[in-house]
Amino acid sequence: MSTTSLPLARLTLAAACAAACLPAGAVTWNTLNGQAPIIIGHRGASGYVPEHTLASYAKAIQQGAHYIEPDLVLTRDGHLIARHEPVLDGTTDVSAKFGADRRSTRMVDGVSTTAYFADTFTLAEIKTLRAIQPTASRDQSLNGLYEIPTLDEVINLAKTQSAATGRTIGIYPELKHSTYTKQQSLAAGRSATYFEDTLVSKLHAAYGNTQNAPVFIQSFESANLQYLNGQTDIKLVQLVDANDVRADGSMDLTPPYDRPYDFTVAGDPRTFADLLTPQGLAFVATYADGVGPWKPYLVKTVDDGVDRDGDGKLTVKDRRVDGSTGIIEAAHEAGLQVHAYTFRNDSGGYGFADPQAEMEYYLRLGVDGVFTDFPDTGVAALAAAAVPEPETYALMLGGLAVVGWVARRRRG
Ligand SMILES: [Ca+2]
Ligand SMILES: [Ca+2]
Repeated sequence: MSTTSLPLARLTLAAACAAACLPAGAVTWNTLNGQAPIIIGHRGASGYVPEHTLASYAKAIQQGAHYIEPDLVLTRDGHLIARHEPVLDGTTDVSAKFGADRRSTRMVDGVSTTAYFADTFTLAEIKTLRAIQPTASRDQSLNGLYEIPTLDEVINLAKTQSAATGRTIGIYPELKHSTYTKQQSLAAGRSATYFEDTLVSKLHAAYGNTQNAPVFIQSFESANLQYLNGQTDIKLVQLVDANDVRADGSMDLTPPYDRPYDFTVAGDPRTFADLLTPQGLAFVATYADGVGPWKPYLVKTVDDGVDRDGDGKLTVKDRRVDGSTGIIEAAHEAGLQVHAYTFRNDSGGYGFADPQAEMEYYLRLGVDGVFTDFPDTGVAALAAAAVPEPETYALMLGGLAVVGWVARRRRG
């Protein structure tokens, strides 16, 4: 770049910004549609209240989340309930209320699992359970208080709270393990797509069949979303997982976190990472409205052995932040929104000691939404990211000066 083109470029940018950014005075978001990103209460406000309870979702709403996120599994009698997995052991008191004879061994995504499975309990039995906080370092004082909610109850909460607060509270349901659920549905004499069809019918009844519904349906599988694309105009999001992130910032795709499980069953060799190449994003765009990648796909961080936060230990927080991997920009190029997961105050802050600063970084880069267990931190990050940074502010002032100078010359 020559020494004269830089100031010219900056002046042009500043003038454009002065026209476009003022008088609103707000930051220009790098999101797909230019609107402010959304804060998604991951499993509610699960950093504070046992996950997937009405109390957890209500806390998220109270903290300012735009969307609440129920993960969905099926009961034996075909109800959709909010749990992170078909296994009830970790997040409820099921083992205190039902004998070991109610456990069974099943294959979930190719992994043999012995546990209390939601699809072997009726809704009436599930309603006798109470939620517990599965993360030992989080508040355990609310254990035993809250029921396991149905999808109907979650929709009702979102609608009631939308009316009470005057804000639109969206829902972001996730179809968990569709391949597993399909097997259970067929074994119970239901259709192969009972899970997806029941979700869509409830959403259409509550919100209508429209892409403008305050709803995103998400899944780590792909065939179920492709099927849903033919059933509904409600927005769909392809989640993108990985097993881990390596020291050099590259993704570790060890099974079963290597690809959508329906790809594994179908012999489709494409990995999760393949879905985020320009070709993969073009494929996803044929059936979905967005992608929901694990955050290390979006921002490269490297373990270079430097104790950046100076606590004498090397953790993921110390990693060097190398910036965007280009996937946010490529997804936007493909017309897809990007919702990154999961932001937590108490773990997984790759490259960031401060969880709010971490979310601010992603929001400024241009993600269209963030999943967080701590919606209050997400809301604070959104407010902070909405304030122009000093350099941007200086450019805007510079733009004003240019506009004023041009205006004076014209008048002169
Ligand atoms: Ca989820
Ligand atoms: Ca450290």
